[in-house]
Amino acid sequence: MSPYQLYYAPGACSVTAHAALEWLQQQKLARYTAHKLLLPQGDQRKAEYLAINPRGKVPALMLADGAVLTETLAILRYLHATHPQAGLLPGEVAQEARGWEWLSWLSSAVQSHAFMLVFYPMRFLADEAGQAALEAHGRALLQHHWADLESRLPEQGFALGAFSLVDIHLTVFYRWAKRYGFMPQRHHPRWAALAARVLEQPVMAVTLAAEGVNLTDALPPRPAHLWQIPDGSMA
Ligand SMILES: N[C@@H](CCC(=O)N[C@@H](CS)C(=O)NCC(=O)O)C(=O)O
Repeated sequence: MSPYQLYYAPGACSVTAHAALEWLQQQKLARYTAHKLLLPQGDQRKAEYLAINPRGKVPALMLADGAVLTETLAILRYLHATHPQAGLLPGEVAQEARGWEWLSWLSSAVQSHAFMLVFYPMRFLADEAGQAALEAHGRALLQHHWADLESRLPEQGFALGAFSLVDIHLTVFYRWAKRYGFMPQRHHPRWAALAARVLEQPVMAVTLAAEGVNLTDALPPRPAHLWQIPDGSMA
């Protein structure tokens, strides 16, 4: 068995953990097996997966000793710290901290706050008019975040200079923005150019091909019954 078992969903935030493992594997620093979950089919809520991650979210990373790490940032931190020579993030402390600044902001302000309102307004309110208002609020927040993001990106090259996990995560979010109709390719040229450069990296090409997703795939219809939390809690 491979030392690392990754649980992921195609195109989800778990892409970055998947790409990090692929990066290590291509450098012969680690081996992993990837297990696919289909979120629209509710795989994350099945007993088999809840036994691995009771929070019912991807990514989850099972280590060689059977311990399970969840939360994207914790997984990325673990992989970077255990394989510092791989260059997943910069080695220099201030630059590495800048990387965590990007990743933390994407994960908290952008994903957990703004995107949650757009992805799952029905998890917060039962009333449809209220849901529409929540989604509109999420979209306004995202527009604000996209302008902030664009202003911080370089015209050329990658977010931290050298290619890193930050660029991969920015590209995962770029794909979401595109699928949800924000047209970043038209309004945010630096972000669009960065995503194009990231797709040229072999590690990203291999990871996305393995997941069966790309930058132009359309958003499938939202299966509302599966997006609701069974016990009514917000998550
Ligand atoms: N804070 C967590 C968020 C994990 C998360 O929300 N994952 C999503 C996919 S991007 C998920 O599993 N959603 C399934 C669901 O909420 O039912 C992290 O960064 O790993």
